[in-house]
Amino acid sequence: MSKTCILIGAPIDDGQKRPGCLMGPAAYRVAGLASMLGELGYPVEDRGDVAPHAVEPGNCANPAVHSLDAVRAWSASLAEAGKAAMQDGFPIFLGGDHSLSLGSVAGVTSHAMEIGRPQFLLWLDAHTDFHTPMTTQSGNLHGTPVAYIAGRDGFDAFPPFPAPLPAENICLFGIRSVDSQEHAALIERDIAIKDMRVLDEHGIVAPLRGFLDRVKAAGGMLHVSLDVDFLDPTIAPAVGTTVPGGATFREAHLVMEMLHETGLVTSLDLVELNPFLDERGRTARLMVDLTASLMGRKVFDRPTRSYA
Ligand code: NNH
Ligand code: MN
Ligand code: MN
Ligand code: MN
Repeated sequence: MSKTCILIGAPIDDGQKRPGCLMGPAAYRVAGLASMLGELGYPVEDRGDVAPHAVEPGNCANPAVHSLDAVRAWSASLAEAGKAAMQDGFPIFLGGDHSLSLGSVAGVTSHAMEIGRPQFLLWLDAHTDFHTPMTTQSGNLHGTPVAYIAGRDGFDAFPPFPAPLPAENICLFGIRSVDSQEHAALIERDIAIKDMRVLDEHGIVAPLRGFLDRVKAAGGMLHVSLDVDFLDPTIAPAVGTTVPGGATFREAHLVMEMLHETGLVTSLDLVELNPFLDERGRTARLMVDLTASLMGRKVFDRPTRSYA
């Protein structure tokens, strides 16, 4: 029996400054996400859009940081919704900007911790999102979730991350824009960084398989966080932070197809879609089609291939 897909709307716009990501969940629904999943044979439960929890005001010594309390409020509600959804099925978080992952990954990780399995993270993004609230210069908290998940200092305004992921449980994939503060912190750690230079040279298959083998060997849970800007802007224009030289249409589908074949993925974020910047819905539709590949849509059925 297929797991129930649980849709969690996270219309967050506060982790960056260009309005529009809050329309993301509606765009995914209009683009037919639920009916696509139903056609693939999954029961679907749309839990609607989460509302941010009320939180006590917090503070941050970096004056560049904006919308701190709004992001804290969303994180709290998403961590709770995410943990609950893990008990019932396969959560798909519909963003919303990437700050939602401060909550979604905290929620799924506390579930993994409770059932005694290691949590892994595949971050599909042009950016490493490895700032802390203390190092960010843009002040946009969507640039911070990986640092939070990896247990970096500087997140005093947030609840401690349930069980920070060891460096070897994280893979950043598609990277082509890194700020100097992120770079300095990343070179001290063993986080796998499959940047576009690596992917140009080796293709996507070997680098991805290397990471998936590790997840499988560890019996891990795998959260995939798909930022629209992982994709090349020529195929996915609906994002506030386009960076040229991203994944092509087939590279992105191949990543998703491989992920499906491993059967390792246990939760998913779809983030940074800004429908206000889209061209007749093409980016929203592409994100839904990529999700279809991740969930098992294929042209030909071949025997499932094992990556062990
Ligand atoms: N590193 C930049 C910042 O922190 C850009 C982050 N933007 C993103 N991340 N879209 O995925 O402001
Ligand atoms: Mn806002
Ligand atoms: Mn991102
Ligand atoms: Mn990005």
